[in-house]
Parts: sequence; C-alpha cells; structure tokens
Amino acid sequence: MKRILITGASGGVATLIRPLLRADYRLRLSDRLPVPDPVDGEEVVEADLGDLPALRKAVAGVDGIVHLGGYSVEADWETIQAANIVGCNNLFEAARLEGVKRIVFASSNHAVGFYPRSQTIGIDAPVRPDTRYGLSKAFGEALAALHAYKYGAEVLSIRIGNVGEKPLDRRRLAIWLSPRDLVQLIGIGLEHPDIRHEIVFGMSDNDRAWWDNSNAFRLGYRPMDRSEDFAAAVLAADDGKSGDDRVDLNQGGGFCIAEKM
Ligand code: 15L
Repeated sequence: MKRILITGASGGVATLIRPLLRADYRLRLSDRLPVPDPVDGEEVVEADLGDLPALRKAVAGVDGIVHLGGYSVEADWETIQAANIVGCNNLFEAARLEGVKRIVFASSNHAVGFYPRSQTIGIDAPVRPDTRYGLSKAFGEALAALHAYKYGAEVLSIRIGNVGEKPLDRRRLAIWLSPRDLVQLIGIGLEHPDIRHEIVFGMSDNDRAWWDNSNAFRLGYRPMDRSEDFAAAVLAADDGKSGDDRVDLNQGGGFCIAEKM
C-alpha cells in the first residue's frame, strides 16, 4: 500500500476524508496542531509549514502528498503570507528536495471568486481572486506549475468548492463537494499516469454549477453525489439575499466583501 502525507491533518476537511483514504493508503498526518484521534496505522508527524527542515522530515519517504495545510479563509496579509505563500513554497520545496513528485494541492474556488454567477467558467478563465486568501491559492496553482514544468513534479490542483456532508446554503448548492467525491479527485491526483500540472474544480454532480468541469471528467472523474438531492430543504431555508449584490451575484459569495473571517 502506498504511503501518503496529508498536511493540515487537524482540519475539518482532513478529518472528513481520513477514514475514506485509509482504505487505499497508509496515512502520515502532519499539522502544527495536535491531530485528532489517530488510529492504528496512521503516523503523526508534527510540522509547521514555516519550518522547512521539519517539513522535509514529514515528506521523506512518502509516495504522494495531499496538501490541505495553510489558512483556509480570509485574513490579514501577514497570516496569509506565512501560511499560504511561504508555507506552500516550503511544502513544494520539501517535496522537491526529498524527491516526492506527486502532489495534490487544495486550491479554492476563491481563486476565481469574482466571476459572476451568471457566467460558466472553465479552467482557462484568468484568475480573479476575491480575497488575499484566493490570491494565495492562485499563487499555489502557479507554484505547482513551476514545480511541474521546471522540476518534474506531478500536481493536481483542485479548486475546492465547499466540502461537507451536505450543501449548507443556496450558494453551496452550486459548489458543494461531498467527502467521497473529493476522495475520488484526490485518487485521480495521486494515481493518474499522465499528470504534469492539471487544474480541476472540486465539486460534486451539481445541477446549479457555474463551473465547466470537463478537465476533471477527461481525467476520469465521475462524481457520485448530487447537491440537487438537498435543494428543496436548502432553498426553503435560504432565499440567497444578503442585501449586497457583491455577495449575492458573485461566485465567491461573502468572501467578495470579507477582510477577515
Ligand atoms: C473555502 O475555500 C474555504 O476554505 C471554506 O471554508 C469555505 O468557506 C469555502 O471556500 C466556500 O466557498 O464556501
């Protein structure tokens, strides 16, 4: 069984997908915070993304990396810079120095959050970040391309919508990603034989989507979950009107006006 490193292993997304990934991989878990409830067979390696030597130890000997670590919402520049710019660069550097080629990078829909919901975009649309956080994810995608084409890394950047057991609100009906569909995309990133640097949107089979996910389908993605199954309950609870058009009409929603969260 291959061994993979999951960074940001204490976070909510990692906690949702660890049980599913364990079926196919031996997991090494890293975070700067304690990792909740490691089970037999899971290895925990504490590492701060700011600490390159510690990251090299975390990365050494794995077959692939799922980089979920970093800051996951909008914040001041110092926070974003440390976690998502310097931290992401350190992770890719650690992988390069330790000879680990395969990386799945958790990018975000907020790299393109300022596209209107009336427009369907593909991966060829220029980035349009809605936050410093989204900007840092665009940086991560560009860093992935640098490492792929210059140093031979093999990277899948997943522009994740919103991961959870179900869509939380009207906006999330368009961008929801179930844990098992995320795990399917991660599997493609770790196993597909022809990946140099690819970008896909991380969403389930969502009728209300505003993303063209044909690159994911080309790579073999077949989502199993549909946000529409939850639509009636979600629409009854949320009219989608915040009173601010920047929030209600843009894909990034509340991130489009956020300075801190
Ligand atoms: C993200 O990128 C965040 O990490 C997550 O917390 C959600 O807020 C999500 O985007 C979203 O757009 O709903």
